[in-house]
Amino acid sequence: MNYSPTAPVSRRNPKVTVIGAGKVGTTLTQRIAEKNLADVVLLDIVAGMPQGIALDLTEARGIELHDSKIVGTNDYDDTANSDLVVITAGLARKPGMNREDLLQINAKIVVDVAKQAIKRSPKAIFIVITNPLDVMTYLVWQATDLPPQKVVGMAGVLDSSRLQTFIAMELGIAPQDVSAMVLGGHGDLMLPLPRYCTVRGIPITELMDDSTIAKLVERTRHGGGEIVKLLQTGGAYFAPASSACLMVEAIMHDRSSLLPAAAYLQGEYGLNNIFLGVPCTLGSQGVESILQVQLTPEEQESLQASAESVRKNLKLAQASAKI
Ligand code: TXD
Repeated sequence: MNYSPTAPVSRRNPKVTVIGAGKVGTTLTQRIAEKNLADVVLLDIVAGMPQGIALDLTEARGIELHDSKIVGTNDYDDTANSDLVVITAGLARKPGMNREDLLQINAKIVVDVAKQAIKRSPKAIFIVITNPLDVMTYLVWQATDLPPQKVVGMAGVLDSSRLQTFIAMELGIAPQDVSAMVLGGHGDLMLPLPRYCTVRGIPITELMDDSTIAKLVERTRHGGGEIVKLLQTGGAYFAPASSACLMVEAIMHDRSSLLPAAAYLQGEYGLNNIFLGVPCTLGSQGVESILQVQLTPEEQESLQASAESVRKNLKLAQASAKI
């Protein structure tokens, strides 16, 4: 073999573009870089801001000891050939504002950024974070014209990690020993599934009474609002960024991780032509499969109600984004 130590190295780091250099986008960029998952291009509409954040993060590289290059930009050309695009651009909820209030503004933003990004990275997988999540994920799918398995929304991991946390706090057990499952839309109609929540395999229904479980479920449903109320300005971002990073990791490492995420349904759970939170496996091709768990008639009804609310908002969003 003709080996030359000076031959150019053809291997390149995987490339992730994060659109929206706000709280979630910035924190996610930091997590991706510090976990050495990929080089990150952080893009925002505000001039100078993503460049400043990228430089600040880069100046910590020698201390944090990672190998990820971080570029801040306002120019989509810098995002070219990304393996993964994460969309966090949009407005965050303010106190008193529900997710649906954001609908019309964020619909236009998300469609615009998705179109710009897909032009430069036609092979990328898209993770959507902007609220209202299930609706925005559908719009990104429409705007990019990608096969549905290459578009996925982040919400279920976050909602499940909130429920996981509350169960762990209630039982005085490490959160990593708790496995929690929340399905449905990312909104007040989400569907936490206590029957499928376990502590090292033990169903929580054997460890807590019904009223305690109901309390934790309710807190999970309003988990986002609880943080908005405390922060006063903006919403949660540490746990959302961690949740998104878990999905990035599953895709970059081709893990086939079973995670709850907004995936395109084609008959699963009796639903069609909608993105909704369901357990699915995530790997290098995006959503590889959707797992159908048994639901009680009441749970199925709740999922249906959640889907109806997503459909109603989708119509409004499609009209305002003219898509
Ligand atoms: O579980 C989930 N899916 C969520 C969703 C959890 C947390 C936050 N969730 C939603 O993500 C939230 O309701 C927002 O819709 C997004 C982003 O939340 P974040 O807290 O990061 O909002 P910020 O800090 O306001 O940041 C938004 C950035 C900001 O820097 C804007 O300048 C930028 O988006 N923005 C744009 N960038 C590029 N292009 C355009 N058009 C644009 N418009 C705004």
